[in-house]
Amino acid sequence: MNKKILFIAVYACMIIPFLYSCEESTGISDAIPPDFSGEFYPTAHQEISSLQPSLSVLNFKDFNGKSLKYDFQLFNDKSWKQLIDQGTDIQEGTEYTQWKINIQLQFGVRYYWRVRAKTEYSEGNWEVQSDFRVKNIFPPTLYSPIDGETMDSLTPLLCVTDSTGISGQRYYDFEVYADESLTQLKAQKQGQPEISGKTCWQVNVALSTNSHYYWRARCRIAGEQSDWSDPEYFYICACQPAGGNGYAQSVVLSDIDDCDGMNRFMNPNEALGTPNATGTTTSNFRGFVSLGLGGSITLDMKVCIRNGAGYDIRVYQYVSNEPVEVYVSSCRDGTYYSLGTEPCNHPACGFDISGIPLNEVRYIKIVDRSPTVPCYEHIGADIDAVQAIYYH
Ligand SMILES: [Ca+2]
Ligand SMILES: [Ca+2]
Repeated sequence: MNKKILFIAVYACMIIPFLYSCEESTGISDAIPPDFSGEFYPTAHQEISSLQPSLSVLNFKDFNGKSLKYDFQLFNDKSWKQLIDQGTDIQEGTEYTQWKINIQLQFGVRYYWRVRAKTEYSEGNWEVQSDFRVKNIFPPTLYSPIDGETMDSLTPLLCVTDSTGISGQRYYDFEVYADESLTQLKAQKQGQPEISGKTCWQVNVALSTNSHYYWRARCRIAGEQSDWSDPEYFYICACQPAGGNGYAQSVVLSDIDDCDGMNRFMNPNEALGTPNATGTTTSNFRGFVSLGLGGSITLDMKVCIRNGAGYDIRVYQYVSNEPVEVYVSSCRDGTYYSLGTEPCNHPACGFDISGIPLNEVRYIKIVDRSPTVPCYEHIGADIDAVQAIYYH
């Protein structure tokens, strides 16, 4: 419909509502173009990191509340002459309507786009009429550590893969934060030169064990920098010696089975220090803890135990021969790795920390693996002491 006639019709409806019932007139109100919401993406003059982005717009409002169809157009020039791609009759989305560009855009180039919403009776007006620029360089991909990984070094190595972008000498910036909202910067590197394939930087200040850190990286080339990558996090669980003497120093956690009140040796502190268990009968036994069936204790050795020749950890058991499984971790709240189950005959049994992904361990968890038997007074493994063999 001719716009002038439309305008007159609408105007007539507004000024002479008693003479005409506009709602009953067909076609006139339908011809009012849908109302542009004003919200679109990419936003005006935005710099984007995609060669095939989607253009989107908050749904226009139709006068009759009907679902609309949209046309998107992409140009090379701001005079809207060089049309390079378009999407026609795009169905309206739930809240936003988007169209993915069909062609590959180019690094460093500015593009112009517009959109209109159509009804059955109106082609609508071209709206948005905005531009965006594809950046010369996109953010790198964080390669290692993988998101959420536990690291056993206070100065972990952070690596990124090559950024996508124009060719030339590139540099990477790294940042490490103590918090997820990236306000507490702990370490940073600017301008690490790219090594083709994978560029790494070793954190140059000692971070803290038992802590989470958040890191991100960006790439720079020819005076332009990429956006920052989305941050990822890692957890540091590193062994830190704290003045131990080779024997267990403190109880971190104990879960001792009292076996219906029958277990008389439930003090976990009896497993600390050098072996000292004595006695020959239930009435004069001293110096050990009976774990009960499936019971456990976690001990802090306060030294860093490393893998040496043969056994690296010795568990002293008094009274009887009950199997135990030993787990180790480099920090208190880290992952505990099993070193296997040993029959653990009196007076001691050994465990080897080779074959686990930790270089040094400080915390030891001992779990009773006795077969189920009726309760008695020193039920389960009877731990007298735990010793580190190779440590610092
Ligand atoms: Ca060993
Ligand atoms: Ca003892």
